[in-house]
Amino acid sequence: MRFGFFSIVATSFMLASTVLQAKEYEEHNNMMDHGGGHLMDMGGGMVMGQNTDTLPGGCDKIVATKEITVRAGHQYAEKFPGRMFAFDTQEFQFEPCTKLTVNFINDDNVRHQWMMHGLPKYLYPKGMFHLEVTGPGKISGTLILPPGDKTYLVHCDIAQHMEKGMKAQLKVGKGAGDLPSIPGVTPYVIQDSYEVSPILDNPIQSQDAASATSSNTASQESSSWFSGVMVIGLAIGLLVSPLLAKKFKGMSFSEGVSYVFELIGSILGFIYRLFSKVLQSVLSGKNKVLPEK
Ligand SMILES: [Cu+2]
Repeated sequence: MRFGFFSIVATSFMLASTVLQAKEYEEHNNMMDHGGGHLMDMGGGMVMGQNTDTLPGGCDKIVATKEITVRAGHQYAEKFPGRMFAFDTQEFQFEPCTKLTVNFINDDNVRHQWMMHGLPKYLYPKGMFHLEVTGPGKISGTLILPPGDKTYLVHCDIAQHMEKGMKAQLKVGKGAGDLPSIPGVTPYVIQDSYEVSPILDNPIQSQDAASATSSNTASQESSSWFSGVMVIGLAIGLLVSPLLAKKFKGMSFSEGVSYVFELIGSILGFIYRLFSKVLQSVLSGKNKVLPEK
């Protein structure tokens, strides 16, 4: 019984150690200080806008000292449909003039950032506080938050990582509203569509496509019919024109014109007689069927 218990403990320790061995996190804690709050190492770790001691204008003292740990990775996006990357936390809130240390852990095998925007530029280069790790790895940085109520954008600036979900907001004091497209917090600006592909499965669409195809063939047919008529017309014209030329030879212009009108009149008369005959036969047929009132 006791042996069984120990074997379970031993097995669980073995399993735990293999899990821990599976991912080794590089500790970026031996950074080169490049001055101006810019720290870097050769392993893909970077801190920009580090400020541990200069008070922002409007802060009389450091009001509070806080430390947070933020993780970044694709696994944190699983609960947000359509997203691919995320932080493990999407919202932060601190009192103005707080000295904040951020421990940033990247769980992925790619580069991620925890980049905060909108800070006063006289104190933070380009108004940014920026942590970056080529993962898996850990990095830490410190800043002093400015006074006033404001909402700061926090994101990963690697191409498309923010659009794919790695976006958060940090409110100082009461903040100043919410930012759009914060996963699980605010609606996405561009909503994903999960509609079925119209080409394959939408019967209305495919009907439209079919009718479009048939009308296309119809227009092709009509154009070929038209060209056929044109060819016949040209042939007749070529055959008839020498005869007409002969006919017109001895005529003056006005005689020719009157002859052409006569010809047209007789053709129209023929067509009219044909139609009236057809019409009469149709009407007489109808009279036979319809009972008289
Ligand atoms: Cu990223």
